Amino acid sequence: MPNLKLVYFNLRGRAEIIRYLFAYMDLKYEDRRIEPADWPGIKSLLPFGKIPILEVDGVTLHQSLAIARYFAREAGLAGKSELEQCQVDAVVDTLDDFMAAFPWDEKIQDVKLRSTVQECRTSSLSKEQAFSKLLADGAPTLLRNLETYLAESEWLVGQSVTWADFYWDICSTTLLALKPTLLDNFPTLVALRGRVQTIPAIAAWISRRPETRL
Ligand code: GSH
Repeated sequence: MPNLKLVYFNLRGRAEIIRYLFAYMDLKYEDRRIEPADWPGIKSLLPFGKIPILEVDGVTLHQSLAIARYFAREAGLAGKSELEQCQVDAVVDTLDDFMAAFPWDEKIQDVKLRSTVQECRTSSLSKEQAFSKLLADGAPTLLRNLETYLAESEWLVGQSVTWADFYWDICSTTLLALKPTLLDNFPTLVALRGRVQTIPAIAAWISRRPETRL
């Protein structure tokens, strides 16, 4: 059993997909949640200056989705064939493109934002305006596309749960914290959240994890 230490802020954020996989795999790990005040000192020690990182027997891994993909393969959650794996990765990247478009940690008021996720035009908006615009204009398109992609299926890719379903649950939980009505017209996407959240290991993790807004 490798020694695992996950380092991130006290947020679900980009570490939560790794925590879901560890919960599903019943892997023991240290869930180190650092204080913002300690961040500058830690940042200077990291190979790429970003978190989450995962230490595996002293080897430092970075990039949340690369780490998650590695464990998803181990867990049998990466897709049942190479074709399905590509589809799973594509759904994860689609969700991540959208989440990454939000100016999460800009301290200044004026931020450059991709005005829609599809087009890479830039416009100068306040942070608040940027969040509103993405939720009002970008989200419905993404949600309609996901709804069509899911169609009548139980899971986003193939016949069983994959980490793309986990990532949908995690990203949509954050989006719902920003806009509680977001999924009001998307019952099949809500039902998918329910299927993920009732997987026993995931339900247990959700009930015991630290409560944070994001
Ligand atoms: N694509 C990277 C991943 O998924 O791991 C993004 C990593 C990233 O931007 N992490 C943010 C960070 O380290 C927190 S979510 N911010 C602090 C900083 O850049 O100083």
